[in-house]
Amino acid sequence: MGLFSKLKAGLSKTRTSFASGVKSVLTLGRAVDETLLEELEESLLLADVGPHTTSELIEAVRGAKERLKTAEDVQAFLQKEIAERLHIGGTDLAKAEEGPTVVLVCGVNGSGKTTSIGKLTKFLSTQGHKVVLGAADTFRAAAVEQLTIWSERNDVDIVRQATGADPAAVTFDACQAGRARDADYVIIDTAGRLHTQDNLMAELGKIRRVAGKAIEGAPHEVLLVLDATTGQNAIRQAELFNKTAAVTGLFVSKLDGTAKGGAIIAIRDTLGVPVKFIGLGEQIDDIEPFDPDAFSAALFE
Ligand SMILES: Nc1nc2c(ncn2[C@@H]2O[C@H](COP(=O)(O)OP(=O)(O)OP(=O)(O)O)[C@@H](O)[C@H]2O)c(=O)[nH]1
Ligand SMILES: [Mg+2]
Repeated sequence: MGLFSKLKAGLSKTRTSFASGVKSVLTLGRAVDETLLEELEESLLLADVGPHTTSELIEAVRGAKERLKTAEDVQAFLQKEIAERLHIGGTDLAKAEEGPTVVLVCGVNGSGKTTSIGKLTKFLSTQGHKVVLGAADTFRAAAVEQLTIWSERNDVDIVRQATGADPAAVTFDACQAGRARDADYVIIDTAGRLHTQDNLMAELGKIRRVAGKAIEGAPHEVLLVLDATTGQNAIRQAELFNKTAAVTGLFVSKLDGTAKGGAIIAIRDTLGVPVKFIGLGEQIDDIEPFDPDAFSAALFE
């Protein structure tokens, strides 16, 4: 299956929701008038695009109204406008100028962190990069085991300590091992935490600082994994995470299981943090580097 067909298949629920909403408003040859704009606004809201972003998109359409003669023009305009917004900030994973790039992965419980790391490792390995994993979710023994399984599937090294070990110490070790072994990427798995748990958020801050002590400039990327099925709720969660963790990129997981994929547009807009990867299933290859143009095209096609 080609990349675009895979994206379309993975987004099938969101696409159905867009087709029965936004696209059905923009029927062939329909004139662009106030009624159309009102219906369009309503359908974008129903597609989980969120109130803030929806009103900005509607304003943009209004602003370009002179040029937009028919509903098809509006659709093409919207597709381009959405893609442009999703491009802001750049969608490429950070890369350190020299030495290993440290990627710190965080998010609430069960958002898909460990699975996404497994997939990201495969993605980077396929590109010829050497990856070392750090099991800084020392909270549960099962968490370390789960990451170990992903390291075996990918045939990469993992740095781990006993359950209950200090996650910052594991992070330090993993960074040092990454440098000693000439790794391109060190990816740190962390325990799930709620943005409201102050002590755990402080711990994330400590992990960050310790990474920076092991490797200058680390972490180069702080990826927040957001479960797409939570739609608009993911936004508030992410806002609070961003405050302590200084998130640099989003990994939106579980897009395959939801009709709320439109939320990606709102999430990027509200947080000002770019989406860098999406998860489209539970298997190792169900990952795609986020392509705003393809995503937007898939929504409307
Ligand atoms: N359908 C689907 N399921 C996913 C995706 N990503 C993760 N999952 C599933 O989500 C569940 C939780 O995934 P984990 O990777 O364990 O999540 P986590 O954030 O590491 O969880 P904690 O470490 O407990 O906080 C698992 O059943 C995964 O298979 C995805 O893109 N699509
Ligand atoms: Mg986990």
